[in-house]
Amino acid sequence: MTVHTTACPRNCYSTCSMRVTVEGGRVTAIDPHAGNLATPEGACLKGLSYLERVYHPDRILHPLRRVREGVFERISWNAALTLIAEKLQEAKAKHGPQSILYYSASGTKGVLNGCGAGFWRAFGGYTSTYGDLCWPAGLEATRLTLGDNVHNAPWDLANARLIVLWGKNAAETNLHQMRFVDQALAAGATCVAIDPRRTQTSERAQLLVQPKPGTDGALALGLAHLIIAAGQVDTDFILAHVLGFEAFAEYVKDWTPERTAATTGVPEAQLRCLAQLMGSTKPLTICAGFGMQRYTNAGQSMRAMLALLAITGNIGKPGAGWVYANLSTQIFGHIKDPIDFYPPEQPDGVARISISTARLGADMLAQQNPPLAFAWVERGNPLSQNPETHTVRAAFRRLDFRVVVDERLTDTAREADVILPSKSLFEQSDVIGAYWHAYLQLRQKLIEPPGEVKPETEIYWELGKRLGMDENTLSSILPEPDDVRVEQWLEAKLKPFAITLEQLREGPVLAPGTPEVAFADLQFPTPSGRIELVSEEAVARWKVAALPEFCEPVEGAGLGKYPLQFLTPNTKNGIHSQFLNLDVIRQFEPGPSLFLSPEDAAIRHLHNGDLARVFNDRGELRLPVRIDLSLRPDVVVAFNGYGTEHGGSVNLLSLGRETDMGYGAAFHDNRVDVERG
Ligand SMILES: Nc1nc2c(c(=O)[nH]1)N[C@H]1C(S)=C(S)[C@@H](COP(=O)(O)OP(=O)(O)OC[C@H]3O[C@@H](n4cnc5c(=O)[nH]c(N)nc54)[C@H](O)[C@@H]3O)O[C@H]1N2
Ligand SMILES: Nc1nc2c(c(=O)[nH]1)N[C@H]1C(S)=C(S)[C@@H](COP(=O)(O)OP(=O)(O)OC[C@H]3O[C@@H](n4cnc5c(=O)[nH]c(N)nc54)[C@H](O)[C@@H]3O)O[C@H]1N2
Ligand SMILES: [Mo]
Repeated sequence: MTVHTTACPRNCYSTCSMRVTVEGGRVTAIDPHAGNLATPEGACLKGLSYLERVYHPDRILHPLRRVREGVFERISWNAALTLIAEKLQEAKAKHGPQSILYYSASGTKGVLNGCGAGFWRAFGGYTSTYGDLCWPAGLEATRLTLGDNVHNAPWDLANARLIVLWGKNAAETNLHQMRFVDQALAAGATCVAIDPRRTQTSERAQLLVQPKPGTDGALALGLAHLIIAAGQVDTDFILAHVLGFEAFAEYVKDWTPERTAATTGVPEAQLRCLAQLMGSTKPLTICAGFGMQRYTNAGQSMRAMLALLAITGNIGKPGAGWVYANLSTQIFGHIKDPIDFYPPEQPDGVARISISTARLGADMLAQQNPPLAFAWVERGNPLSQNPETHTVRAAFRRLDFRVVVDERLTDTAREADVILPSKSLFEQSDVIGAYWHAYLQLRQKLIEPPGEVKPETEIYWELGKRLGMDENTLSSILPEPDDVRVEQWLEAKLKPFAITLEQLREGPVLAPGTPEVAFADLQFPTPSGRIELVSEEAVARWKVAALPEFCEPVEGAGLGKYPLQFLTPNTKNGIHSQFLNLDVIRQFEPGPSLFLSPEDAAIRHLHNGDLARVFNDRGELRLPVRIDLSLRPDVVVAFNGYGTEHGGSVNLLSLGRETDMGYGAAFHDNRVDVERG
C-alpha cells in the first residue's frame, strides 16, 4: 500500500489537493491533504467519487468506430490512427489544413493540454476557436478595471466584515470558500447573497437580494447612487487611485432608488439596506460568481460591480477586494494558445482560422474558405455544453469526419466516426493550476490506464508518425510517450520558476509572486495606472460605453414574446456533463427537473412531478416540475450538464450569442415559456 499526493483537475474553483492510497495497482482511498490551506478538509463528493468513476463500466477502454447511428465497434489503435491519418490527409489535400477544426474545452486542467494546439500548428494549420464558455466577460471586466485578474488569498476572506456573494453559489460550486465565510461570520461579519434563486449559499447569508436576471449592472449603479449620496465614499482613495469618479458620479445620479427598483425588481427598502451596509462596513469583499456573467451585458455589469469597491476604498487591503478568478497560476501562458482568447491579433505565421466558441454551430456552418471537413474534439462535450445544441449537431453532421477523445460515450462522442479513449486523472502526470487559490500542483500518475487507454500526448505522437512528422518536430511540441519523459518535460517547464517536481510530489506550492493581499501596493496595471471607472480600452476593444453603463440584456424582461427567464446554472454534484452517470452521485442528483415559482406553476396548473414542456423558438425539453417556493416569479431553472439520455441538453433552448466583452457565451440571456408536457 502506498499513499501519494495529487490533485483534482476538474474545471472547479476548489482544485482540491488529495492524498490517494494505491493498493495492488488500484486506487482504494481518497483523503484530505492538509498542505492546501484552501482545501484542507479535502475533496467533495465528486472528488471522492473517483473511486467509482475511474473503474466505471461506462469508461471507453479501446478505440471505437461508428458502424451506423448509435452503434460503434471496437477497432485496434493501428486501424483507428491509420484511418484518422488518411482522413486528415484527404481533407488537407482537398481543402487545406484549415478545413480541420480542433475543438477543446475544459474537461481537465493541465499544462500538457497545450500540446494539442502545438500538434495542429505542426500539421500546417487548422481552425481553432476563440473565446470561452466559462468566464471571459468577467476576466475582461476585471482586467479593464483593475489591470489584472488576481485576488486576495482564499483564507483572507475570514478577515472581511461584509461579504457579498454576488451571482456566486459558493456552497455548491466552491464549497471550500464557505469555510472562510463561516469564519468571518463567527467573528461577527455579515454575509449577503445576490441571486434570483434561493440556494444553499443564500441559506447561510443574512440577506438575500433577488434581482431580475441580468439586471445586476443596474443594481450596482443604484447602490453607487445611494453610497455617493450618503457621502460614504472614500475620497482620499478615489483621489489617489481611481480614474473617472466624477463622470461615474454624474452618470449614477440618474440611477435613483425608484428607477433602480423598477429596473431590477429589488424593493427600494432593500436597496437602501444593502447600500447602507456596503457604504458603512469595512472591509468589504465582493465574491463575484459567473451568474450575471452569462448575459449580453455581462462585462458592463461586472465593471459596475467593481466600481462599488473602488468608490468605497475596498481594494488592496486584508479582508477587502474582488474575488472573481485568480490567474496567478497561469504561469505557463507561453504554451497556451493566445488565440484561444483573442482572435485576430496574434498572427504567428501559421495559417489559422478562428471561430467563436459561443457561436460554434453557426460559425462552423458558415465557414467557407475553406469549408470545414473534419473535427477533432478533446476535453469537451459541445453537444451538451455549447449554446444552440441543434445547430452544433447540424454542424457536426455536415462534416466528412469526426474524432472525439473522451472517457465516456457523451452526446458529442455519439456523433463521432472514431472515438478514442481518454485517460483519467490518475493515469498520466501533469502540472495543474487553479483559479481560486494560487497553488501549482502535480497531478501524479498513480495507476496504469485500463484496457487500451492512452493519454492524448501519446495519441498525438502516434498520429504524428503516421502523418510523416519527424521525431524532432514531435519532440519539440510533445513529451515522448513514456512516463519518465513526461515528468522530465514537466520538470523543464517548471525550471524557470525554481519549482521542482519533487516539491510538488510532497504537496501544493504557491505560484511565484503570489500576494496574500492583491494590489496591496496600490499599483494597477491599467493604462492610467489607476482603477479605471472610465475605460478608453473598453470603448476601443469592445465598442461599449467608457463608463459601465447599463443596457438591458438582449432577452431581458418585456423584450420578446416569451415570458420566463431560463436560468441553467451548475449542479452541486456534477461538473457540467461530468459525474452525473455515477451511482454515488445519482443518489443526490437523480436527474434533471424544471424548477418553477409557485406563481408560475399555478397559472399553468402544474404541480410537483408533472411533466412540463419548456420551449422557445429554438427548441424544447420535457422535464418533471419541481416547485421552488423561493424562486423569483418569471424565472425558471434547469441545471446544465444533462444530455440526450435525460431528454436533452438545456442548450437546445439557448442561442449562440456572445457577451459584450471577452467572447463569452450569454447562456442565461434566454427567454422561454412552460406548459403542461
Ligand atoms: N459543483 C459544481 N461546482 C462547479 C462547477 C459545476 O459544474 N458544479 N463548475 C465550475 C465552473 S466551470 C464554474 S464556471 C463555476 C461557476 O460557479 P458559480 O458562478 O457559483 O455558478 P453558476 O451556477 O454558474 O452561477 C451562480 C449563481 O448565479 C445565479 N444567477 C443566474 N443569473 C443571475 C443574474 O442575473 N444575477 C445574479 N446575481 N445571479 C444570477 C444562479 O442562480 C446561480 O445560483 O463553478 C465551478 N464549480
Ligand atoms: N446552458 C448552460 N451551458 C453551460 C453553462 C451554463 O451555465 N449554462 N456553463 C458553461 C461553463 S461555465 C463551462 S466551463 C462549460 C463546460 O463545458 P465542457 O468543458 O465541454 O464540459 P465538461 O462536461 O466539463 O467536460 C467535457 C468533457 O471532457 C471530458 N474529459 C474529462 N477529462 C478528460 C481528459 O483528460 N481528456 C479528454 N480527452 N477528455 C476529458 C469529459 O468526460 C467530458 O465529456 O459548459 C458551459 N455550458
Ligand atoms: Mo465554467
